[in-house]
Order: sequence, then C-alpha cells, then structure tokens
Amino acid sequence: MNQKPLNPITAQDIAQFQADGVVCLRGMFDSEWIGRMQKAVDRIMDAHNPLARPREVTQALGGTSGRYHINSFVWHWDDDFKDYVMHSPNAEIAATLMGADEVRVFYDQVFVKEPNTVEMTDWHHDLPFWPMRGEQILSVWVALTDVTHENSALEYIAGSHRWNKFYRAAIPDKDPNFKSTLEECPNFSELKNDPQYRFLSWEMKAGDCLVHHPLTVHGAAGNFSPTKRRAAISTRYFGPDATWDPRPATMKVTGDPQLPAGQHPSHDGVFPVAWRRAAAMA
Ligand SMILES: O=C(O)CCC(=O)C(=O)O
Repeated sequence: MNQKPLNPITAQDIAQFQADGVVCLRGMFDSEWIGRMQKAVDRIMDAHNPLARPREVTQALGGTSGRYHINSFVWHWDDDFKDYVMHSPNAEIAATLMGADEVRVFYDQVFVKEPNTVEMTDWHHDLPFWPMRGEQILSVWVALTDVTHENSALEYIAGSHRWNKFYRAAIPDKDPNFKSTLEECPNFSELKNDPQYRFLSWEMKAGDCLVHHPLTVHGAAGNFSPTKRRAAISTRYFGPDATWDPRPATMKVTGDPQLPAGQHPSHDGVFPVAWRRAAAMA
C-alpha cells in the first residue's frame, strides 16, 4: 500500500486548488488501499460499535429505494480506518495543498450511495458545520468506486471559497440540532444556467481524489445508476493556522478535548499528527 501519492502534485494543481477551492488528483491511491477500504466500508456500515455514528439519510427522509449512508470518526474504532487516515497518501496530499509543515487528522467521513438512491447531497460548504476556523483545513475525498455523473459525482462552484459567505450547515438527514440563523445555501442545481457560476465536476476512477477547501460550495445529485454503488471517504485535515471554535449548532467531535476557543487543537489523542515535513524529508 502506498504511503506517498502515486503521482506528483504539480504547481498547477496547487494553483488550481487555490483559485477554484477544489482540485481533482488522479490515481493517487493504489488498488490495495482501495480494496482494503472497500471491505472496511462494507464492514462498518452495519457495525454496532458504541462509537459508530451512522446517519441513514434515505431512511430518515422516508426514502423507499437505495441507501444513503454516512458514518463519521470511524478511525476511532476501526484499525483499517486508523491506518488509512494516518498512513495513506492522504496526509501528504493535504500538507502539499495547504502548504503546511504539519498536518493533523480532524476526522474521517464515509459517504455511500447505493444504486437507485434519489437523495441528493444538498448544496453546502463545510466550515459552518465544524467547531473550527482557519484557512489550513481541507478535505481529501477519495473515490472507492468509479464515479460518474449518473451515480452521484460531486459538483463544486469554482471560487466559492472566496465569496465571504458562511451558509447555514446543511445536514443530509435534516437533524434539528443544526438549526441556526445563518443564511441558507441556495439550491445551485436551479442556477446551472446562470453565467456567474462556474460548475466543476469530474468523473473519477477508484483511487482518484478530490481535495476541497472548507468554504467551497458543493453538492451532488442522487445515485441514479440501477447497478453501481458510489462510495467515498472524505478525510478532513488541518494545519498550524486552524483554531478551535466551538460555536452553537456545530458538530460534536468524538473524544472532544473541551478546548478553549481560539486555541490550536493540538490534542494528540483526538487530532493526531499524520504528517510532518521534517520526518517526511528525512
Ligand atoms: O459524498 C458526498 O455526497 C458528500 C461529500 C461532502 O460533502 C464532503 O466530503 O464534504
């Protein structure tokens, strides 16, 4: 299993990430990682671990076909996920795009949409949902299956991370704990013909990844394939400029270190260091 990205991350990739708030990196994870994490996802989806945090979106919304399953902070209780967040190419990819000398794990999140799942991923950006602030925070969304426009490819709005917007957290199963007075994120699916927005979306092979800034607006349609699952793990990492900001209506962190607001969350048990430049260069 590769620990370093299989392909170089170029200056152009970094420039694109900075300008658009998202970049697609091809062929970064080898087939051993993909096979191992596909099996791990199958295992954790119905596991009864006390630390499991499943959200069954299809069920919660009264859907009658398919399954939209989300699970978060899995690395706290599953060794394959722990190895994946700590020792796969994820952390070096994150460090390279953030320009950070040290990268800590924030959390991992599994997204599975089985065939015939109509539930969309509502348009949103991530930061309003998180008890965190900073520029050096990002997500590495790794495709564990091939991804097509039919089976729920993610869509992004280029440059939306620079809009100075902070939209209300959009929770797929409409959990009322996240209600807030923040402005609601528009349904950009209805604005596809508006020339002021540049939509970005990629069909992907398993092992490709998307890296996005925490304020880049994104969403996805349902999985309308009758046969093909769409599965991904989105791992969130942060660098030295991130600070703890436990606002109301934000996500509870597994193992919450109860840090004071404004502090860098350098709690090794909850946010372990996954990459340091000095060690990587040695
Ligand atoms: O995979 C999905 O549908 C949603 C992913 C997402 O919103 C994220 O990784 O931030």
